[in-house]
Amino acid sequence: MQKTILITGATSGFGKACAERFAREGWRLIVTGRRKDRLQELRELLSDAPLHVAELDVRDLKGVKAMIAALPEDFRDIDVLLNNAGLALGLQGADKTDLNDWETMIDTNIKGLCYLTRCLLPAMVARNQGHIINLGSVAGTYPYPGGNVYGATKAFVKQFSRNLLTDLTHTGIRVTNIEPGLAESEFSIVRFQGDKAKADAVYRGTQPLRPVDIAEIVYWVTSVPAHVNINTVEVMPVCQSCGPFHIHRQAE
Ligand code: NDP
Ligand code: 8X3
Repeated sequence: MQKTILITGATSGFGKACAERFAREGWRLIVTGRRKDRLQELRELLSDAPLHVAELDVRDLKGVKAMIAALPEDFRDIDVLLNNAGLALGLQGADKTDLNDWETMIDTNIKGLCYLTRCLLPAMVARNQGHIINLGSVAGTYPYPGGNVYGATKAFVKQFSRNLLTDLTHTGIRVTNIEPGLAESEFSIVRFQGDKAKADAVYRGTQPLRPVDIAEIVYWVTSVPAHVNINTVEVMPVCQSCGPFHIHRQAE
């Protein structure tokens, strides 16, 4: 039977690559994001797929509820919720960062993810099937300077994913947290507020993960047998590893 996936943040990067990947497999797609022009592009790109497009800011709980209430009949039974929408803003030390940026990251990466999950879970529980796939990050495990609130939002995603599993053990619902490392998308352009040169510097001399690599993993975790739950996938490009402890030494 044809399955349905709802993707938040489908307008670029991982979300868009996942939309294309699942479309290739014949899934029904609900693609969401804030940018209207990008949603229109998606409509054209995926014109052969069973597609429902919805403009959605995940920070807007009323909007989340309205989007779900307005789903066409054929798109109501959601098999996979891909909580992908998210962002990092800035890379400054915690004493210098803009508090508004912290709030935006918390509202999007934590609260938005919770809104979608809480609003869609009852229907999944009623059907005793479904899969919630969250986009965490290696930043949720390994600290780095300037990662302060961004990394902490992804640590939330890690623990929330684990806790969800404990609430859902009596159901057939699966929960997976995917934690990528360095990956080239619009992520750094957003982090550096449109400064393309700064964003490009992040990836210079590396072979980062690509959105298609993440899409492959997202598709894989949905395609294992129904009794198998992939709890966590931590993935980095070969050129990346976890750094040593950082020790500040005083001048002698
Ligand atoms: P992109 O910037 O390319 O894509 C982010 C997507 O999130 C866009 O489609 C954007 O759509 C959407 N988005 C942002 N804010 C909101 C919002 N308030 N409401 C709805 N949609 C929103 O980045 P990536 O594809 O790289 O990132 C996807 C996820 O993966 C994020 O959660 C990110 O934290 C995580 N991640 C990224 C890594 C990387 O190195 N790239 C590594 C590890 C994790 P629009 O602006 O149209 O709303
Ligand atoms: C994105 C990866 O290392 O920029 O989550 O935080 S990193």
